[in-house]
Amino acid sequence: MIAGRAQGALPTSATPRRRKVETLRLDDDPLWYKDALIYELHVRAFQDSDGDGSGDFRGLLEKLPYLQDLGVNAIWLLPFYPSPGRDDGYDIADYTDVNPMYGTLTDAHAFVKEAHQRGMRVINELVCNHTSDQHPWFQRARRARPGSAARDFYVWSETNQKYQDARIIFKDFETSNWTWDHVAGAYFWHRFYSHQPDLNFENPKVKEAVLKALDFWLGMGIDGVRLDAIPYLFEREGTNGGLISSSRRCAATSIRTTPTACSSPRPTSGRRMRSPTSAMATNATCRSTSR
Ligand SMILES: [Ca+2]
Ligand SMILES: [Ca+2]
Repeated sequence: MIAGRAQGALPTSATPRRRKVETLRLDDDPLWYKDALIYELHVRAFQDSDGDGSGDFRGLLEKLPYLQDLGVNAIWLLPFYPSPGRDDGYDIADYTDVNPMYGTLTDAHAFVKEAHQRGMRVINELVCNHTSDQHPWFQRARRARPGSAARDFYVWSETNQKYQDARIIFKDFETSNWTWDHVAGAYFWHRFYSHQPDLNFENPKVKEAVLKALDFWLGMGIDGVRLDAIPYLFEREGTNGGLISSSRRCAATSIRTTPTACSSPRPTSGRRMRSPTSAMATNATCRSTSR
């Protein structure tokens, strides 16, 4: 039996395809993702249910029979969260909601439920190294007292000379990994674009907040997450800012991906390959241990 495949009425040449999808169910193999047939897609680009020019969850739900017919048993959703859209949605402004362009949380939930009924699992993409500068956490941090927990949600400095060995990833857009914030009166660190400030994973409150977001989606029934840009979670003087041990530990221990973590490239439909070693974690190993 292929891990992750729905048990029950699988179509064969001898038996008509069954449409009573409620008879399908997911097996409980914790290693389902090992040989799952995963279909990566962007909600925006897949199916537009209301003709407003943007794909949406209702449209995607309508196309589930098509994906089921393809033999897909896991659907990997690229970021669909509220976002200013300056980096294809990888600049997240709210971890626990749906971009209104794509529908509502209710629509997303209905999609997950229907996908499960059709024997398909759902994987979310979670970008946790950084947020959009429009995220309320950053807006709060830049106005918070230096040294406070709210301020330390992000990586601040009085100079732009720290971590000079970390290469600049988007050299065609950025000249430094530091940008001056006139509101905070300090520099903030960003490994990617200057509108994507890095979260400070040295702050336990940040880990707690990210895990809470993770639990939110797993609680909705999401079956796994792809964790973007894991190598860049932590900053260390004298390193190139790559996959240092703290980032490994955070991914493997705090988010508990150790038994099921696997390397995963940046989605091919993204604008560029960023990280050779992002992590995939599944609901079975994640949710019960992340609290
Ligand atoms: Ca639409
Ligand atoms: Ca970082």
